Amino acid sequence: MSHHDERTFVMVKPDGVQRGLIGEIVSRFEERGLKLVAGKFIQIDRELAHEHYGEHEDKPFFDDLVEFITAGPVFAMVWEGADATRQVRSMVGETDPAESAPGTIRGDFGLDLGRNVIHASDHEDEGANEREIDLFFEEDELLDYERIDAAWLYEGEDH
Ligand code: IDP
Ligand code: MG
Repeated sequence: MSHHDERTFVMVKPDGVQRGLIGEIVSRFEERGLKLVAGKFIQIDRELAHEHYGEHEDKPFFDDLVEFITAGPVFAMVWEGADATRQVRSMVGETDPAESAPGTIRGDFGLDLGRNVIHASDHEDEGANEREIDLFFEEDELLDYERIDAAWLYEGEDH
């Protein structure tokens, strides 16, 4: 794997799906130069919700969070690129949309902490990206291909 091959897990949450934001959100990552390597449109069941959000099990908002994330379809994705996990988190914004800068996804499309449109792996949680990818995708669902513009996205790639 080169340093351009870092992978991160991203998911448009049920509110983002219902509000018609899948295309807008996918576009932002595409335009940034990240490569989509996997995607699936699914409804999360309670078991998967508990696994995915296990770190928050003892929090007062946990039951509402499980209700929310299982309430409708989500669009789960894996994006690949240099420093992908940290770069995607910076595009997502803060956990609370009200604290998120304009230009970020949560800062442009949300107002409420409990309806924050998108999930992305936490770059400060070592290995969270790989763990979450494994939870949502089989190895053979991650596709191996080159973007045709790869040579123009990174300095030093062959033209
Ligand atoms: P993150 O999504 O920015 O990584 P986390 O702290 O990992 O934020 O929390 C996971 C999710 O739990 C948030 O995206 C949000 O949907 C929900 N959440 C976090 N804190 C609160 C809260 O205080 N009230 C309600 N929901 C919360
Ligand atoms: Mg988190």
